[in-house]
Amino acid sequence: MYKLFFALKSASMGVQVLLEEIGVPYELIQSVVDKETPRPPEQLAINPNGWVPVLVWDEGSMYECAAITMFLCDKHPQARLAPSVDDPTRALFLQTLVYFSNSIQNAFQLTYYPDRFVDALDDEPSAQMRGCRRLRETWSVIDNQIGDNEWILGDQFSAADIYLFMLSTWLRSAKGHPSMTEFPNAKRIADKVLQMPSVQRVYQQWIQDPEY
Ligand SMILES: N[C@@H](CCC(=O)N[C@@H](CS)C(=O)NCC(=O)O)C(=O)O
Repeated sequence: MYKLFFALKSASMGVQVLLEEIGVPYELIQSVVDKETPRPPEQLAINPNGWVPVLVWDEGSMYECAAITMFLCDKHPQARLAPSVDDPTRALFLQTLVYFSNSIQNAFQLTYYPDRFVDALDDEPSAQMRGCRRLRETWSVIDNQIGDNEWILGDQFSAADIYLFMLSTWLRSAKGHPSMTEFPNAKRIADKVLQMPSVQRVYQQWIQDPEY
């Protein structure tokens, strides 16, 4: 039985889709992402940064969405969400997840939390603008990497495609972010992932109102 510290719109939603795809029982523990509200103490004890997702299971716990993705895929190989260690596409799987986490998510952070990157309030709009430009740069790298491929790994669907979809739901025109239409190869994958029943369940609110 897994426990997932969760907040709507956050990176915990991609992990929830993975748990649905794997078909294991799990419990969602409501958390928050705003600055003002205190986090559940059990979450903070595991992740002092105060962000979600945090995953707990009988023998352990962890945070960092990309690491949780790799962990769950490896722990439940029967779900076929990742190439095995000796598969030739394994390197691209790991590379893409880490790039998502340290480059695309970092660009999102500049636009959602500019105060973490500058000292003066006056500099925040500049950080936000750079973040938007960085989003365009990093999404373009992924779009070019995908090219004509059906999925990120070529013919083989994987958890990296679910991760890509999750990241696409964070793009907001109101924040000056680029639109997914600028990245047609990535959009092709995001559109297909959206059709998955697990994604339809988890992302019900986003599907009704993408700017929620
Ligand atoms: N590197 C972390 C980042 C997670 C993250 O930024 N989570 C956001 C929601 S998507 C959050 O909890 N924000 C609240 C905060 O940073 O205080 C990961 O990939 O798990």
